[in-house]
Amino acid sequence: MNETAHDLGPADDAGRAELLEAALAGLRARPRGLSPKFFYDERGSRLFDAICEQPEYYPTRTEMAILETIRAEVAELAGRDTLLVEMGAGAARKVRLLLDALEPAGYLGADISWDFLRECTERLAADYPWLDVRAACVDYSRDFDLPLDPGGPRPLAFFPGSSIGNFHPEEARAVLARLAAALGTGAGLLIGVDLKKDPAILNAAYNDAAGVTAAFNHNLLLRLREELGAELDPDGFAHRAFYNPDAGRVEMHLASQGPQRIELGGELFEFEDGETIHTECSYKYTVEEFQDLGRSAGFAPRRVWTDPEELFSVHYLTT
Ligand code: AVI
Repeated sequence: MNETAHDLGPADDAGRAELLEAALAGLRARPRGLSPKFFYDERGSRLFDAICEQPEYYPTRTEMAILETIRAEVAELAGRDTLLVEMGAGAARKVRLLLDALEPAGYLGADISWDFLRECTERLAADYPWLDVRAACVDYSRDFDLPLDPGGPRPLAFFPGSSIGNFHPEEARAVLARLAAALGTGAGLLIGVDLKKDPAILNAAYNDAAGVTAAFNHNLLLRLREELGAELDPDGFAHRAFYNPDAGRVEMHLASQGPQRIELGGELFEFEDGETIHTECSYKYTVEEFQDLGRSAGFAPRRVWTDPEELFSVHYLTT
């Protein structure tokens, strides 16, 4: 893998300080909550990978099937001499579906989980020796920059997995607007967005029988204990996930089983029976709702594809 100025991970201490500050603020708040971005340490990223393999979790395999069907068309829309920029690269697996069809001039993986990203991009570089592979540690919930060469290949951002759904709609608009600004004019965006559907399908997807999503949710508590020295009982909290139709989102919570305490950073947090820490929102959109969101962030919707059951959508937009 080529080294660039952006091949720098976050300092561990800074990461820990950020987690501590967010955890204290989230535990003091009512209702209590923590940002889902803290799920993705190395163990969390691996658990998320395992979620994607669960039979109930339809988004990954459905998006992969759509991508397989549309990749030649995407290559035509994107044209030659592109730089494929994968947002939230993680396992960098879906992008392999596109690489052969697109034959891009380069690949830039951008993800918050630095160690995992590095491992994945190193593997990608080994498997595609002709490809110029780079990695950038990016937290796109904040202002960010991408190491793009002015006058270089035209960027095509690839934002799979409906990760945009983990932001509240106003934040999602801001993320897309920042992405549009970072990409510059004339760039493309290929983005996977989970669709609104029968709540029974959604509830099953976030409550897999093997308990992998529950372990993913509990990983937040393990991080507080292992990285911040919190005193808590992870088994004292139960995984709760359900579709909230009024808000158009799946919510994940950690619900206190009986009264208990968490001690963190010299503060004591008392939980009543059933009180929850809200750990994630996963918004679902109709095609039209997402196109409106894209427009409001500076993107022009060009094309959209869904699977035959209309579980998932993939949008192509341009700046
Ligand atoms: C990454 N993100 C799109 C996943 C989702 O479906 O919202 C995270 C996830 N949470 C529970 N299962 C999967």
